[in-house]
Order: sequence, then C-alpha cells, then structure tokens
Amino acid sequence: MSQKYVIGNWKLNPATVSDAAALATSLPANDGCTVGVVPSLVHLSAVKSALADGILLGVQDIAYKTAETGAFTGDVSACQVADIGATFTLVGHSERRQYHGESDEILSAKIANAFTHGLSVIYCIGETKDEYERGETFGVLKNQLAILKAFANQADADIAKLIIAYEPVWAIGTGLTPTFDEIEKTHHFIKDELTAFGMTTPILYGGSVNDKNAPNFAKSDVIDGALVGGASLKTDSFTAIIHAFS
Ligand code: G2H
Repeated sequence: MSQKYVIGNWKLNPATVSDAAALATSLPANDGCTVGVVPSLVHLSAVKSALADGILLGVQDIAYKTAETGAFTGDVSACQVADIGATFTLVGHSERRQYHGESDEILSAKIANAFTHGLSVIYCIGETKDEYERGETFGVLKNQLAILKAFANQADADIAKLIIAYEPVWAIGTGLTPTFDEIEKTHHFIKDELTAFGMTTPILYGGSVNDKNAPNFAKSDVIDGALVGGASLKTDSFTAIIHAFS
C-alpha cells in the first residue's frame, strides 16, 4: 500500500497562541500515515514545541521574491520557515489565488524558493463551481499543472518533495464534495498529466473532508491522503481522519 498523508490546514485559526498550542498538544503521535499541520505563521514556534514527535510542521505560504532575506516588508521566506523547523509549504491554495491574485509566475517562484531551502511543496489545484458546471475541470487542472513541467528536469530530490492537493473550490468549506467516482477520475487525470512530465507524485484530495467521508476516500488507490481544513481544528474529527488513512 502506498504512503498516505493527512494534513491539517488551520488557515487563519485559532485566535490565540495558547489555543494553537493546545490543539497541537491534543494530536496523537501516529505512525500509520504521514501527519502534518499547517498553522498560522505567528503560531509556528509554539505549535512546533507542542507537537508529538513525528507530526510534521508546515506553512500556508512563503515569499516569492526571495528564498532568503531582503527588503520585502511583510513577507516570510522559505529560509526563515525552514530555520524554525517547518518542512513543507502549501503553494497555490485557492484562497491565496482568490484573495491575493497569485499568478503562475508567483506560484512557480514560490515552488522554486521552497526547493532551494529543502521544503516540500503541497501544490493546490482545483476548479471553481462555474468551471465544474461547464465541464471544464480537466482543462483548468491541466493549465494549473503546466507550471510543474519546468521542475520536471531538475534534481530528482526536488521532485520527490512535491505533492499535489486536488481541491475543487466549490467543495472548500461548503460541506459539498464531488462523488467518489468523480474524485477518482480526476485523480487519474492528474496522475496521467504528471506521468507525462516524468513525475510520480502523491495526490491528496481536499474540500470538506470530515470524519464521515474520510473512510470512503481512504479506500481509493488513487487518493493518497487528505488536505483537511475545518475538520482539522477539532481533535476528535482530525484524529478520526488520521485513523481512516492509517
Ligand atoms: C480546503 C480545505 C483545506 P475544508 O481549503 O485545505 O478546507 O476542509 O474546510 O474544506
């Protein structure tokens, strides 16, 4: 059986450092699958101290202008988050694409910066509701995946640090999900696109994953894990999702 991943994207939650540390402390060590959490940057150090051994620490975003240091007010670099102990970053989450207008150029730079400092990348892709309803899902995903081709010929070590998260925008935080068959079909499509680039990359599903639907997703050979938002903020539901993929 392939390696499975369960990653909790805490987004802009919780409000206080003590609540973030308490949530981190409540998560059980687990060796049945790879588990990671992605807190707010300002909570990174406290969460790192509170996590059980083996739970990975990631960030939701990194700077694109530089991988290191410089005059870029408000930015946090790959170098800085790696120094604190983060081992991976999300890139291209739809909330970044939507609220911060992140272009392909910006996303490519962020991926390159992450690799420069040894960070793994969870590259998020997904279609909007309108695109889904117009039957454009595969075309949208193909375009979003296209920026990865430039990395295909780089060191194998970098490509091994790439993970895809397929997150239909209309499924994020809505309680809606595509059907199991639709998700499997889409994961097969993504897999084929990546194979054409010479990449063998894990593909996670994200978008309203919870403790009820996770066991079903976990049955699939082409769903390599889950990127979990709302349900990762509650110990019981996140723990159940981890168990489902273990
Ligand atoms: C999608 C997901 C986590 P949620 O953004 O990346 O959030 O599980 O709340 O839909």
